[in-house]
Amino acid sequence: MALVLHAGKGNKNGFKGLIAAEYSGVSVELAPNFELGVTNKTPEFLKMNPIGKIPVLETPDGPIFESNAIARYVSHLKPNNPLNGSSQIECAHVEQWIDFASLEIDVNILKWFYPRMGLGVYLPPAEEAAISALKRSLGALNTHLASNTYLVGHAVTLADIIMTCNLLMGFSRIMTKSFTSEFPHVERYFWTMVNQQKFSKILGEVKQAETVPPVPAAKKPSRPKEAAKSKPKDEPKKEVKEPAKPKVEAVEEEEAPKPKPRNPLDLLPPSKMILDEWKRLYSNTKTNFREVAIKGFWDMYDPEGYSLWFCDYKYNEENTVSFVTLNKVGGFLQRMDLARKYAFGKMLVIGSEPPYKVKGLWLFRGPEIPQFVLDECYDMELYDWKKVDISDEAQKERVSQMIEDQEPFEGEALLDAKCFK
Ligand SMILES: N[C@@H](CCC(=O)N[C@@H](CS)C(=O)NCC(=O)O)C(=O)O
Repeated sequence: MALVLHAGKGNKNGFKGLIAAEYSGVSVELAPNFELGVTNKTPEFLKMNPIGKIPVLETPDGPIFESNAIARYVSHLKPNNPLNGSSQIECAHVEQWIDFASLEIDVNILKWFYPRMGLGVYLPPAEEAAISALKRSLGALNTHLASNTYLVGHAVTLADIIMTCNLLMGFSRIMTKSFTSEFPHVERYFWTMVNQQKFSKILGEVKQAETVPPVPAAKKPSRPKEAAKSKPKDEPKKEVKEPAKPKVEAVEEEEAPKPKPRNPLDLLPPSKMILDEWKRLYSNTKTNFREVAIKGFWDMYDPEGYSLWFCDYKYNEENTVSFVTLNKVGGFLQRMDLARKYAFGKMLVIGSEPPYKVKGLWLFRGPEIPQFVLDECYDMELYDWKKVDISDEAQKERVSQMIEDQEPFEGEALLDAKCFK
């Protein structure tokens, strides 16, 4: 039978237990008709959590409150669950990162965000201190993630679930791109996590905040008591309404999706190059690749309707572990999914020993790298981009070699070649 979780649908603390359940093969369902501010104030609810906060998980052995404890309980329902780490030191590191996610990341995001939502007093020096503490923590996290795909070991653990859910609040509500771009490995990590199938099933589509919520308008000073006393008796009494207390969860629930605008690339003049035809030729050519596919590519290529770009990873010296490097490139291609209709790419991982170099070739619809790709795929800024000059035969030849996975490439062996098509 499913365990019942009391939480609102968009509550990031509720997500922790739900995602842990996905990874653990445990069935957890949200309590129906939950209404924050109502359900959690009933005597029945207060018996489960005396401070009336969500989430609460009902179990056959009694209720559990505190979201991290709920996620831990769910993960322990599966014996030897890799979510909890696979050795004593890994278990300790999972706990370490859970505490870090809660006490160094979440707390500082909330100290920044809540006052701007009117949930607490807004004081500029307090905000400054919260942002600076958050940056310090994100800096440390960024360094850790420069050479690790996951927080602990080589797979998702409870630490990743809790960290991602805490970062979610920041990324979706207050940490805009201009803030997070200082932490490129945190960005890569966050977007990789939220796009894992078991995360996205619970979280749905995640979008980064485009603006920092404005500072709440200063309240008008209340009338001094003395003045109130001298109020003329015949002035009719105005009904004084208590300002409605903002609901905490109101800031966490997802907004209704807006209709998608048409992609401006669909409005470009038609091109003689049909991207799908090229992709089919690429996939179907098994022999004589140079003569068939590469020749076909240059016959089809339309420099008016498309552009070619070389990319070069900026942090190659960090590519010291082969599978971490391959995961990074794999994640990049996954995130480029949004450009499937408008792009083709080859990514080469070069070298027979670390540090590996990552270089790529991309074909994009239009004369420039599409703006939506730059905006939405943060990996783009981890690379230097150079437009291919097709009047230069040497550059054209390099394009051909990259499409062909020619080995050796620039004198070196290839560890891997991945294609985006
Ligand atoms: N440390 C708690 C925080 C719980 C919490 O702050 N819950 C909020 C919603 S995210 C709540 O229930 N607020 C309602 C209230 O304060 O009455 C956890 O992780 O479970």
